[in-house]
Amino acid sequence: MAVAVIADAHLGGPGGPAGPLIEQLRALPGQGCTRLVLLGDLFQAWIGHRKFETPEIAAVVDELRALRRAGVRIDYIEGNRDFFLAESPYADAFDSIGRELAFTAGGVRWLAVHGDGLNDRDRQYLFWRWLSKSAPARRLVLSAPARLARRVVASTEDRLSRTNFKHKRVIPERPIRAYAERRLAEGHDVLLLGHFHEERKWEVEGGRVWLLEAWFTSGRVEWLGRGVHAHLEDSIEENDEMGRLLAE
Ligand SMILES: [Mn+2]
Repeated sequence: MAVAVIADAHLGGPGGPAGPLIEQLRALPGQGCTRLVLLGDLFQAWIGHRKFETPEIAAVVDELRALRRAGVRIDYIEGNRDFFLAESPYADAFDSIGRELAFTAGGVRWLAVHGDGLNDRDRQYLFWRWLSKSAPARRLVLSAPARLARRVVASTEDRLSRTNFKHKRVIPERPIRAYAERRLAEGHDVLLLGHFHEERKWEVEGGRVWLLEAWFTSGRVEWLGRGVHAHLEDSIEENDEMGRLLAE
């Protein structure tokens, strides 16, 4: 089973227009892809209502529906820029929508989570995330006149990224490792994260952590269960080698 993963495309923002990603999606069945995991923040902002639909959203969702018809399973993991998707007119483009996903590929037990809100000491951010994704927030955003609602969403997005800003300038390795060790102990081999936009691979107690590079910089689909596990081991060895060289 070949699983393709895409994290942080941010289409309509730094990810640009939908065309290049759509071409990659269209090629997946021919490349043997049986499952696509979208690791969140596919668009610069995605609110689950038609009045916020951008040309990128319309085009990509059409392509995702076609992929599902072609037999590819598609799972969406909500990022910090995704709102109310599970109850939205886009829900039928996915086999599942959730905050995290556990699955097996290439004999490896993966746990995929977007990556914001891993630090449970970050109360301010966690409160803001909870509030902005709550049912009252949804009712407010969906019932307000489109222009006002768009303004609320723009300022929410701005506030979310500012609240989380201090944690994004430097990748918060310590809380990520602590979170990974706690979650891997539940019976997973690798914790797969997006959100931080830069690639990192760490060995931790009980397994590994893999932070995926954002699609908007890599322009690349990642594959799991196709010799990628070996690739993961190689680069951990390379990192160790680098560490030794630096230490010497
Ligand atoms: Mn994110």
